[in-house]
Amino acid sequence: MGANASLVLLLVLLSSGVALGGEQQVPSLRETYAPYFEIGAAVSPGVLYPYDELLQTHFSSLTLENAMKFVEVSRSPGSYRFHSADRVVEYVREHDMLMRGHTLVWHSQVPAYVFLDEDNQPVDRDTLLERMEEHIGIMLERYGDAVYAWDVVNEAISDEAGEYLRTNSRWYEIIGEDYIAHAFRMAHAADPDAKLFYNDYNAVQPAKRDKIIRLIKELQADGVPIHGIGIQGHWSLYDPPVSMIRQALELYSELGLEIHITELDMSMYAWNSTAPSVWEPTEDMLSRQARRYDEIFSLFREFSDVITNVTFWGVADDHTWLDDFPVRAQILTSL
Ligand code: 9MR
Repeated sequence: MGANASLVLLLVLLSSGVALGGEQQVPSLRETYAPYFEIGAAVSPGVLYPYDELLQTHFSSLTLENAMKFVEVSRSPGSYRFHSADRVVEYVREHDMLMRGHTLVWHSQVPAYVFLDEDNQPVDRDTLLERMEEHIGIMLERYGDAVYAWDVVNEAISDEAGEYLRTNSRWYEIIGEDYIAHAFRMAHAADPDAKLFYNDYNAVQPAKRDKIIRLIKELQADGVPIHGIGIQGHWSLYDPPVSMIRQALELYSELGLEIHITELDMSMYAWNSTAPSVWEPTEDMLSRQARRYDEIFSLFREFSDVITNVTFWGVADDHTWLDDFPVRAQILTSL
């Protein structure tokens, strides 16, 4: 485990005197938070067996970290493979859990063929809209019954000052701004019962938050079916302040939508770190992380009329994408 440790939370949220290393001895997160919201984890099929007990004890909702993304289900035109996603869907059914669907339309992890014609030239708007509709239809037909909430559009807002929507997206470049509204309408047509979410990172930073609110209001004004906001929550010991999270929750809750915290983790590093100061978390880092999680979960509880799911992006400290971000994990070689 590197100092990126993100999910010591299982120990600290419920901590009061519980020794580190005993995930199975602490009270169940899912039961503790059942009066407030679902507790979820992002998984890959490979973690189901090794983490079976942990998953069943602490989580009531699962998200596939990668296996439902476009490039994971389809590598070439007309061919879809579902075995990875199916394994997790089966597990969710077997254990009576909820499942979030991640993600239908994103600028990343889309196979190149989607945007190209037979001559390897960019397709036109109508063709791309048809392909989007086909993909959304295929995913919702297969997983509509299992998945209760979809991240329909992921990370469409720009991080740049003065730019509203992300322009470095093939969806945006080829279809134009209304690709977002189209995606939601297509998802709703494919499965009118599905809860449809817009999901993004840095969603509590004021500048980006205001752009997300603008987008949601525009969609609502146009009668686009949207039911929730996904606040990813890739946070750290340093950022963002709890007061900033509170302000964002206050503003988002005025939109009349559900809120899911979709990708929560708590890096030991600031996001722009280039080198670690330590490879193992110190006691001080762990207790700061514990306090942050405690404050953040107290805040979430205050907003439990709108926050309905809090999902961690990973299962445990030895299974988290933070091992490689922002600093790559140390590779230990035996002598
Ligand atoms: O955790 C995911 C990692 O395994 C993948 O390599 C990566 C590819 O872009 O995506 C990660 O998950 C991202 C999620 O799908 C969207 N929000 C940001 C997440 C972390 O990068």
